[in-house]
Amino acid sequence: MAVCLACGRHQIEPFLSFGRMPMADAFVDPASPGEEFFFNLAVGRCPGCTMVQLCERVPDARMFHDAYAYFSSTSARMRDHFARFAGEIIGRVADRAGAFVVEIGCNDGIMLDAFRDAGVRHLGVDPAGNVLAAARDRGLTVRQSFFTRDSAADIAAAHGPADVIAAANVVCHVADIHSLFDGVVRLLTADGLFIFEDPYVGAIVAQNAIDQIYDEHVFYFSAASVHGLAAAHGLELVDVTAQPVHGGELRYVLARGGRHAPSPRVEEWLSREAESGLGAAGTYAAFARRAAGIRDRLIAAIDGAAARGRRVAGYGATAKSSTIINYCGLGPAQVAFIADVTPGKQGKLTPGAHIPVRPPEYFRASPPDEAVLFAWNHEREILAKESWFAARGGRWLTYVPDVRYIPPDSASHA
Ligand code: DWN
Repeated sequence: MAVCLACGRHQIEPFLSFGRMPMADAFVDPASPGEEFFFNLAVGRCPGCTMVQLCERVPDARMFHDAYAYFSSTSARMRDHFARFAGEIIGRVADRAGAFVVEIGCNDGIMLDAFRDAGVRHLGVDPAGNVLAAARDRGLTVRQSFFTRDSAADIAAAHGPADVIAAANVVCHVADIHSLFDGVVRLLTADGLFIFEDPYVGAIVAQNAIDQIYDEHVFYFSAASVHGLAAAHGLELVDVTAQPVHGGELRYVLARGGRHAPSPRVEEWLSREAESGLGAAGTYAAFARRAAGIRDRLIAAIDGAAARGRRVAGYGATAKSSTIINYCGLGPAQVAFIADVTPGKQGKLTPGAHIPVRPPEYFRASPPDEAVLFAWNHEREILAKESWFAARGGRWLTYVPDVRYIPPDSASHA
């Protein structure tokens, strides 16, 4: 059994195993399929610090490389979200001449754009060369590397300390979390802020979002677990706010101990989690039982559609979809293809299940009768974009928070 990556003191107690799974973003090129890498996807909870985390991990270099599949800028709604996030940071540093903002895991520069436009000195750090090239093409200042205690020291030497270090959907991906936090402590100014957001384990549990669990998501944070992690590095959690993206995230603001007065929201989130039993073993045992029910009902819904002679496809070849597709044992016989706007995914096969990925134009030219919304976190945007589909009788099938057809003219996930 693995020892907790966060507190290092207790063995993780596994609560949900998906079995042998491929890497979620390892799309297969049918022209040169190669050998796929599989690992045991299981998630557990630390009985001491309550951190929820993967029990077995894939090496970073296998996941984050020069052919990373995910480009952040594919969603218009996420572009708006990051413009607002950057605006908030710019507001915080507006009174500091020469302020410096570092973004860890900047991907294609979806958030950095706003700093460039506002004339704020910035640096994006990301290990994936292909997404970084897109950021560089947009005139952004970037550096190709993981963010570690060593690379943070190099950044500090080259650029000076950072007033704000930001990260979105990144910190939960980093197994060597202590190296990242050491780097933050090394690079931040005395009054600097470390602001990051990640999928909230409370939302994952409440919404039965089992497909948020995959190789890249090493940690499933709560306010309590981040509070403990921060304290271990002399940092203090000074604010927590909910963000309505990716199925529900929390944004955490950390500062050096005693440098910023904590918002009352911190205590509110900690109390709410304690009262709801978010850290308790029973919460996750119940979640695991619900996961099996969702798997069975999704298989039944797709098989039922086929039995009625209806053709089923998918929408959004998300990293998340790898978990639900492979957990359900689906393949091209059940889901004919998955539409996705990302050019690098189109023409490829999904990891493990080998379902073809096609452009949205194919979905429009050859519409299925039913579409499984694998990008359920982009429901409103996709249903609006493809409103013709329901209008001509197509049905959207979701599995979050449970398996059901989405009624026309309604979108439950923002
Ligand atoms: O943490 C992570 C999140 C933020 O991004 C990474 N580990 C990997 C990735 O996860 P994901 O692939 O599950 O993220 P999304 O944002 O749910 O992926 C959406 C997918 O759907 C993309 O492949 C793009 C596609 N899409 C589309 O085809 N049409 C998205 C929209 C909004 C659309 O209109």
